[in-house]
Amino acid sequence: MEGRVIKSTGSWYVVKTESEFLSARLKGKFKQQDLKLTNPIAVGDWVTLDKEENQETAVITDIHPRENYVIRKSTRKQHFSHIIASNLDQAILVITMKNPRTSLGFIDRFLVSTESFRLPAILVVNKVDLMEGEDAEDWLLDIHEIYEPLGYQVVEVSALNDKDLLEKFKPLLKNKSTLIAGHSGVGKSTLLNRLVPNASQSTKEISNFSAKGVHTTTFAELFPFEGGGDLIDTPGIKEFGILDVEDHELSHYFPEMRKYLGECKYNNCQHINEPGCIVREKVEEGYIHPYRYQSYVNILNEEDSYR
Ligand SMILES: Nc1nc2c(ncn2[C@@H]2O[C@H](COP(=O)(O)OP(=O)(O)OP(=O)(O)O)[C@@H](O)[C@H]2O)c(=O)[nH]1
Ligand SMILES: [Mg+2]
Ligand SMILES: [Zn+2]
Repeated sequence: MEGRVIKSTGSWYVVKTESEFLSARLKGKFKQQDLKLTNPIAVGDWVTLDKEENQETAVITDIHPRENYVIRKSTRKQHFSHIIASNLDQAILVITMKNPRTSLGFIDRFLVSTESFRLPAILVVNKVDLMEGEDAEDWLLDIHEIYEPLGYQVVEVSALNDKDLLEKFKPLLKNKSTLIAGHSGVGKSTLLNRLVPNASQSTKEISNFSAKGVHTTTFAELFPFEGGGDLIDTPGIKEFGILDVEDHELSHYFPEMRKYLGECKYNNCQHINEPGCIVREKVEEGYIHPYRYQSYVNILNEEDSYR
């Protein structure tokens, strides 16, 4: 029988088959697409499994090839990666202007990784109820002006207060597997609980929230979305791995630079200070946003080990 992994808690997995949910274990070792992984099976994986004699638990005997996946570097094991989720159709990045503040640099890193995983991304600005004044207006305007022309949809919400949340999201989520990502505390689980009423993911009280490094959600988990599709709640991320992206490829993952590729004088141009660089020219002419170009330079300058 076949099913999809919806939750992983150490060595047990919850697998949803056509007719039921089963607790399953892994049998044997699987060869993993040349990746060094800390988790052999991830939320979102399609697997083959057999029921055990007790009929209540099952054994996973095979993992189907992953259509795609998002990974981050393992925090515990050097040179290892951790698959956050697999077989996705799109990713939502939840961002907030305050409590906590999401930086543009973080958004750009995220978008580079989703581009490299070939995942469409949507930016959901949450906690708009907390946004007042000129600063907030400017910040919001920047977000719209920078990202919408690149093809990333920007949706403003208050996961806590919006009455029409489900209506707003239905057309975006229908029949898709959607990863929900973002810093700890931006409201991913709050949003998910509103969209999937029986999910009851725990969320954190605002008053306790300032404690840094404490995540309320600790495992990725997949929830069926009514009307088709799935939502995957994830623990707050500091960063996604931009793995396997070489310096000379980085501009491929900036859609506004991608369209000029091949036009620079040197075909190995990294768009820093080479003569005849069209990308630089487009930045100066205002066709490429200076913040985005700055993010490009920052990522390029990072140590490979940090990436
Ligand atoms: N004012 C306001 N607060 C919100 C909103 N959405 C979420 N919050 C609050 O923000 C805090 C964090 O929300 P969570 O849903 O736990 O955040 P999370 O992104 O799941 O965090 P991790 O699981 O740690 O990654 C909670 O206190 C929520 O009540 C909103 O739209 N407005
Ligand atoms: Mg959470
Ligand atoms: Zn160039």
